[in-house]
Amino acid sequence: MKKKLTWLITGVMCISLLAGCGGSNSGGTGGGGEAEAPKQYKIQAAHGAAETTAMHDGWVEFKRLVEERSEGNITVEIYPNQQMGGDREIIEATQIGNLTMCSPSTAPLAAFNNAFFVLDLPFLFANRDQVYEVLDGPAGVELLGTLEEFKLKGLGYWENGFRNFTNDTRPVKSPADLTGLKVRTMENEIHLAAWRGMGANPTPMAFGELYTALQQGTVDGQENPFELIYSTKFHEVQKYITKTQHIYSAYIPLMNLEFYNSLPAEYQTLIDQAIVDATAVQRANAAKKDADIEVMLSETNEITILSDAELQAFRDAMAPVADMVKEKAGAEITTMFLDATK
Ligand code: TK8
Repeated sequence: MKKKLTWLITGVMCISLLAGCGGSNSGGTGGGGEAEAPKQYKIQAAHGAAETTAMHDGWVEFKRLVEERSEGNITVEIYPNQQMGGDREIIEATQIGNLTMCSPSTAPLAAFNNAFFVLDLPFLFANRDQVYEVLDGPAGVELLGTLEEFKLKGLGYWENGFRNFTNDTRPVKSPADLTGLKVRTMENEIHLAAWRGMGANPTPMAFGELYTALQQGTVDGQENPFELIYSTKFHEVQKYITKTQHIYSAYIPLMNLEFYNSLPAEYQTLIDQAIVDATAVQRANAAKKDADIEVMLSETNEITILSDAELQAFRDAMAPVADMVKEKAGAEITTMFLDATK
């Protein structure tokens, strides 16, 4: 009753003092003519890797730059370690706006936006320099643009890295050694087809379930870059590592498109630039950790380094999926990437 009365009085005062109550939503005391307090934005960003990883470094740098450059008007909260779910879930949450940002690997993103299957062409990139040149160039920009249709703003390319095969059964030097091995793949049809084509017995699984699956022997092997093998302790339950480097995994920093479009132009530019700057740190750390961790793993695990001829056997064995990629990703984007990586 008392409350109602207060509201009534406030209402009457508002009508009589129109200038003083004039539609400000800034939450301040709102005197007429004063500058409005700048609008505050909160970004909630989720990713699937540990806090020791270059992925996390990228987000920490992004947060620092955004908060500093916006003078605190944009704040960033980071949720690492699949706290908000695996790649599939965080992509969905970002699409519907339950999360503002996330950074999944491209392979699960391809299930949402088939154009991304182009990055699942085995052995597409020759080396890191080529990766950066192509992803930051016209082909990569074109690919990011396809995300808008899916309510996502693709902001750039971070590094997960070149993937290597691990297992706990035997050293693997050739595709024939894979025969019958149960291999976890990311949730991606091309990866499944590639491993099936080599005679393995692949099964798609979320990253968060993988350690237990390896430990309990539900699967014999998996593939990931050195850093994730180490940070997730897969090396403790996987004796053998083969440096196959069959796929380069990029992470895509994504933002809910509606949120991005709702930002004032200067903040959109600020976000774009913060990603560019954070990318430099993220990639440098990823490359360094990849090299350092390979050395560390070589002390605890058996790493097989393949000769050119041995690598060629893996290339040949995975080559048949290229047609499937072209069909799913589309001829145009596939040709663009193949031309750019020639
Ligand atoms: C981490 C995932 C993951 C990926 C995988 O966020 O599932 O194997 O490599 O590490 O994106």
